[in-house]
Amino acid sequence: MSADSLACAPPGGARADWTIDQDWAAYTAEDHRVWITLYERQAALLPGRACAPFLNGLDALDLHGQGIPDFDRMNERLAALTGWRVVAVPGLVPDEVFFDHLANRRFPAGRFIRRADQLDYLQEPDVFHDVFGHVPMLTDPVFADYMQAYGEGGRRAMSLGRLHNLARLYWYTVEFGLLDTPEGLRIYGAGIVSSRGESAFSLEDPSPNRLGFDLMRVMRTPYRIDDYQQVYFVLPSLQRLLDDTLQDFGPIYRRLDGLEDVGFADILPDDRVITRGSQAYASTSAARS
Ligand code: HBI
Ligand code: FE
Repeated sequence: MSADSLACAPPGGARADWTIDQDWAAYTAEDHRVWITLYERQAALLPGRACAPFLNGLDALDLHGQGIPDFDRMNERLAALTGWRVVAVPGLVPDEVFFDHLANRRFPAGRFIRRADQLDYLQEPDVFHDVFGHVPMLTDPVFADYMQAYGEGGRRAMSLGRLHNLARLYWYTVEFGLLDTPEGLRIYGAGIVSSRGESAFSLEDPSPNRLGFDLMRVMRTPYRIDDYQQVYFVLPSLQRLLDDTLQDFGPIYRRLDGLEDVGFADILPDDRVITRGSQAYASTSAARS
């Protein structure tokens, strides 16, 4: 179910802005065990793979695997750092609701957690994807500013009928972005950092393309929601993402009018190529599906 296919009325029990109480006491021992299992898997993988702002965020929020965090307690630390707060929602919320929360420094996190037999993939973001994946980066002041700017831009994009282009920017940065650092490429995207398989694949597998980040290029590039990405975009710095997002997108949307989308695996002549991927994984997984 895509977010914009949801009716605009919140589900039963949710407030008008689609938020619900986390009701932390209602989580079961099994729920906390699933969180701890997922956390310990990722904690073993991420040193040397996740970027410093992410790892620092885990420390700053004391997100160290004691079970599903209590949002009220986590928000005291998070709000003191960058003014962001996490609010519980039942699952995906309509785009305009999502953007409004981001524009007000509220990050909507699914309250539910996946079952023990769904550890490796689930369709809808749960509390592990949203809180472990997304929230540590919100402790970084530059990324915190970017996420608010994205929310403000989202409402404008909807009014201009350009949501699909902006959703690609979100996908290739917030969900699946890589960052170049003096120590090498590092992960900052929540979809990667919360995934056991993709944490290694995105950095080390010869299959995907890895290209220098370019705003227009990203907004011309569709994305996969069903498998590992075939292309990752690499930022030179988080500041670059914020600077690019703070500009007026009007002229950018007008330039997009005359440009075709780019295929998942295509490399254009003026792409900054970091890895020219073999696409071996994509061709085998296509055979598998
Ligand atoms: N809702 N809860 C939630 N979490 C998301 O990440 C989310 C959403 N609704 C819409 C959405 N993401 C995407 O369409 C964004 O690109 C807007
Ligand atoms: Fe996400």
